[in-house]
Amino acid sequence: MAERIIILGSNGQIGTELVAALRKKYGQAQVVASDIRKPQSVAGDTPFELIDVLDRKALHLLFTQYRPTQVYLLAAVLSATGEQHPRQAWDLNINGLLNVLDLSMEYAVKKVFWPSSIAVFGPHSPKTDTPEYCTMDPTTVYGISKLAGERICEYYHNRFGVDVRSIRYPGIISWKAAPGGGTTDYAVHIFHEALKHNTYACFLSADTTLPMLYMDDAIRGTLALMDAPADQICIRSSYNITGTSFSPAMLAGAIRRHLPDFTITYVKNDPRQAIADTWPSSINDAEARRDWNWSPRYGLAEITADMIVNLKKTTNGKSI
Ligand code: VAH
Repeated sequence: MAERIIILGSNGQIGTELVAALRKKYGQAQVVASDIRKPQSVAGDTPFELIDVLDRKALHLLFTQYRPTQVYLLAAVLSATGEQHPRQAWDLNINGLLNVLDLSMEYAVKKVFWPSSIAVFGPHSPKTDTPEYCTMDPTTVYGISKLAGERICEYYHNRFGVDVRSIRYPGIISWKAAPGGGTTDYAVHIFHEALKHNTYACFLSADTTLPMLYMDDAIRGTLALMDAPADQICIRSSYNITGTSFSPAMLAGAIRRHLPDFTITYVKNDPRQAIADTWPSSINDAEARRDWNWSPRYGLAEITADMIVNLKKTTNGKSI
């Protein structure tokens, strides 16, 4: 049977590239993009639907219309924005997930993808080589909602048999679509500022090391997880994965190998610093490597080169 895929939150940083990857894999007409607002440009023959994942009635109609075989729920409020609007963050991140899981059960959707985040870890989690299972005391509404969401996903799998799969994304770096309201967004903004102004005022301190993942690796890993046979998926909360870990100072050094005169300054007392300080510096992703053969291809040097080459080609450093 042909796949029919709905992506909810397709306008975002990950959603934009997931739509393209899934359309390449399954065909344009098989993948319905959807979001709460129309994207800037919708290619003529590519299905797009306006949808609010909190509007259960509208979501029900969407599932009835398309009877999806797979659903990807990317709509979410991220860490920094979530601290400015905590109730909205909880509502979208949790009730959006519950709506999708209930309808996926009702319509016997074959597979569901839902992203978690390394934001589920907190100040008492191990700081380096953070394992799949450990103390998890997230301090942001975003992290709390993702931790609760992981437990809900595992419950719906064990209790109702929904084949929902999840990845704890680190900070995601990409050049095609802007990140939206995260603490790790500096690692994208820095490239645009470097190409435009040859300098960047960073809102995290020089030594704030965080786990990061290049978008190409994130998409390849997501498709590998979704393609794996169900009996290979041993973790139904969410899998740790990571690409590499670096600090703003390390990233600035890598950029200077391409732009020798690039300078970085550091803005103090940004609220995102307090969030970043509660997150791990590095992640252990042994289970993802064991269960579905995960392994990253982009380290800091490869990420930096690919970002600069592509941003020079596409936007001449204009912000996206
Ligand atoms: C954020 N980019 O900063 C997201 C991500 C690990 C960070 O979840 O909120």
